[in-house]
Amino acid sequence: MESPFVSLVILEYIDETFEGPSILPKDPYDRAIAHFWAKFLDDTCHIDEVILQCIPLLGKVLFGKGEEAEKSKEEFGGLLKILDNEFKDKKFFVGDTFGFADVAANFMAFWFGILEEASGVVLVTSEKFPNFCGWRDEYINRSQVKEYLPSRDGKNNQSCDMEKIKLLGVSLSPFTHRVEWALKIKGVEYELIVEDPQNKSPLLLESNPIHKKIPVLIHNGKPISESMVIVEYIDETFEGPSILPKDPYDRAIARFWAKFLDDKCLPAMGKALLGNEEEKEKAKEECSELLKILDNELKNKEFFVGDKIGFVDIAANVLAFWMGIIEEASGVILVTNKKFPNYYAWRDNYINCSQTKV
Ligand SMILES: N[C@@H](CCC(=O)N[C@@H](CS)C(=O)NCC(=O)O)C(=O)O
Repeated sequence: MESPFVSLVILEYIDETFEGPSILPKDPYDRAIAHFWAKFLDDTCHIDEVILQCIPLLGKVLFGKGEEAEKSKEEFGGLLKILDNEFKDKKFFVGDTFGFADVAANFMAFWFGILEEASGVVLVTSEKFPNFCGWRDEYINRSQVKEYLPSRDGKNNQSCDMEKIKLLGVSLSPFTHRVEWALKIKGVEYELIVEDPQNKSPLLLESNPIHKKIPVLIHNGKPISESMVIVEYIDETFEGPSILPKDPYDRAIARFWAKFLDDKCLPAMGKALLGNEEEKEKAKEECSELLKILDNELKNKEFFVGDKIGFVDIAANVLAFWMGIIEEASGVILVTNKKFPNYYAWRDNYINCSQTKV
């Protein structure tokens, strides 16, 4: 069975390709917020794993035993609290209209209740999580959703005034650099506010209360978190060369590869280069397989999608710059020209591309 979260790439493709009510809001800020919540659910609930492997957090909570189940229950309670808080004064994730993030959360609305019944473990009660329950009711009662989002007259003309664009980041963070490159491609000026990860500023904590991580982009006083969500927001908001391709199919493919990089490649490469001895060997093998996939994808291509640097290349920046540096520092060499020639050539193209020289 396909994971419902890979299917979000398909959902966006459907939204962009076929006429009818919009699934994602038209306004770029609302779109970014919807992307943020869909990603939060994906990352935090481990739902794809629940469905595919039946062993992650929710599986442990509902069907686990002893200490592990108790710990998972606590963790899950925290997640429900965040969602409950998010639904305070709203019917759906983005305002009063059913949309992308709600579709992403379908598992929480339908399947979660069914699993609660099957396991006999009831985690959600209207006393404990009244707003979440309200959303769940709204969701279920809209199972044949007829009217999705109302059309909005896309007010896309935010000013590019530098004073209004702040980036909370860390100079050496590849996640911050994703956002910086996107801003550079669009020719947008911004103020970088350097954060100290050991001593996070009140502005960061209040702008990204969920993850408390950089980067955060603040545009017209409104915060957006998660680097690739921000990159997409920048692409939709500012004029200049496109970062995501225009064609809906190419866009879907670009999102697919960006997700593959974040979900599969970065964790494996982190372990292979910086993990402990035991996990290093296994992770190195996994990396080899993943690099083979990327190498194959880059055959006869300068960049991942199209002939100029774009969404996937930006997502992969860590593999272009930082991996080489970490390889040198750790002495673990994963990429050679002989083993992965296309990938190697892409890395050169990327490093030499003037657009990436921030
Ligand atoms: N998925 C996030 C990852 C961001 C991230 O991991 N940021 C790190 C710095 S590179 C951070 O803020 N770490 C501080 C912490 O974990 O408390 C994104 O794409 O923006």
